[in-house]
Amino acid sequence: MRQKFVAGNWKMNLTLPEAQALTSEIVQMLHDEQLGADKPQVVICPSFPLLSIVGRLLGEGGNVALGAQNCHQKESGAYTGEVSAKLLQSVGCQYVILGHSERRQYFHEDDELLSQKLKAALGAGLRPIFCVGESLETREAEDTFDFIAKQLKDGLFHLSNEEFDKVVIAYEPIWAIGTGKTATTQQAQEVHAFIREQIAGAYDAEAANNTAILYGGSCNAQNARELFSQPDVDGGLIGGASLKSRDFVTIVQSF
Ligand code: 3PY
Repeated sequence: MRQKFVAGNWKMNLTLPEAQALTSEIVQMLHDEQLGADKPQVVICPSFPLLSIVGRLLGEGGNVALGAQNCHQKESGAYTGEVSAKLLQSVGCQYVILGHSERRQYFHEDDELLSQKLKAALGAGLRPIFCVGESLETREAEDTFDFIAKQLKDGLFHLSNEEFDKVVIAYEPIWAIGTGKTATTQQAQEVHAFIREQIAGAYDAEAANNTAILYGGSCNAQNARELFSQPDVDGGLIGGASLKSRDFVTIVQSF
């Protein structure tokens, strides 16, 4: 059975004391509360300066993994203000989010650049959480499936089978990010099943069956259970609700 995931994307939120408090609460709650047999891999993705300290609070060998929200495509060098995948790995990251729509939109990250970032992340031993998703305009023009197919083909499917095995995919419809609008369970399931079909076409049925596909976009403590009950939804990439310990832990328990 493929791995379930709940990954918290803290985005550009929280000061050091706030991050310490939130991490300690999450660790405590996950320790005290009962998780079902189908318990997910939990990942927390804070901003860069918080990684080391959050990683330490999560503890070595604990159940919660550390992830970053981005990395640079080069291994090292004169790239002021940037952070390499190798550095992320050295501070304890196991995952890195790549291709989030906020990075595509505000930082003009395109499929070519994301292909390079994927290679850099994989080369450093990180597992990418690769995001795809359409805008409202694209959905209304009924181009969602073609758009997602192109993002997958141009951004991701250049990886070898071995590399692709490490990838987690997140479907995040842009119109549902930070808007409070969530895709209906049927809309989410439809796109997730489509993504799985595309993987089967690019690789094989086994790769399609083994790849975790997460839903992101205003997933919260109220709607997580219904979304996660869909056969092709393997968990969530959680924005705002990952900043509240009770809500985040409720989402982790929603399988
Ligand atoms: C959201 O839920 O808003 C996200 O963007 C998660 O990455």
